[in-house]
Amino acid sequence: MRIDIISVLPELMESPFRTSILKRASDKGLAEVHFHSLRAYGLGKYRQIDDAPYGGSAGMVMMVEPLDRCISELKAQRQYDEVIYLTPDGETLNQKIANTLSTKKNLLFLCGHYKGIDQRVRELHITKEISIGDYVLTGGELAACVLADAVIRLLPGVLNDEQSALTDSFQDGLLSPPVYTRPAEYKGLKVPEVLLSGNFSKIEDWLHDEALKITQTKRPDLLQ
Ligand code: 6GU
Repeated sequence: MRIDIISVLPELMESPFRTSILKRASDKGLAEVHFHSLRAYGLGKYRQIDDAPYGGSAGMVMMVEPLDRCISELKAQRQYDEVIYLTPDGETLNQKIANTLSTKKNLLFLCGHYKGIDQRVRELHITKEISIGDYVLTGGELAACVLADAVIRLLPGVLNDEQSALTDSFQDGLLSPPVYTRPAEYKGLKVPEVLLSGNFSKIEDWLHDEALKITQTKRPDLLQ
């Protein structure tokens, strides 16, 4: 998979992609992430990328021309499966969206800033709009990192234990059951007997029951 990310602040995203699982994915050649500084496509001596909105409301708007030039240049080089605008008014990210995106080859992310992008950029290029929750961030960069992480960790070979993405919270629509490791007893707190029993079908049943109970308590909306 290849992900291109257009941003006014690409530096903000460097460290997540330089460490941990995202780094491993790129070292193994499973995911490449490329940053594109929108400033390089700005207009005039000052490389202008934003301007005051028509109609006179507060804040600045990202101009259509730099964005169109940058996106068009990338689109001329490869075919993107989705051109995704990260914005608080997009569809809220969930596991199903991440699963679907993880099957794609080329993704283009656009990080919004200020009061957003000129509407014509949406009409010309954007195929999907994604938010990471009902709160406002300074820009789309952190959201782009979240989305890239959620997608890249699903690519075959990225996680060490192939099983582990399948047993994540949300993959079966339930939260994860509790987990334990040694010691079997700590400060009087015991690991549930069934987990020590070696009876795998009983363990499976117990894990499923616990997942149901926890989901019912913490996130009953997931069971609807
Ligand atoms: Cl994608 N962008 C911004 N600026 N704020 C957000 C968001 C995105 N998702 C939630 N809040």
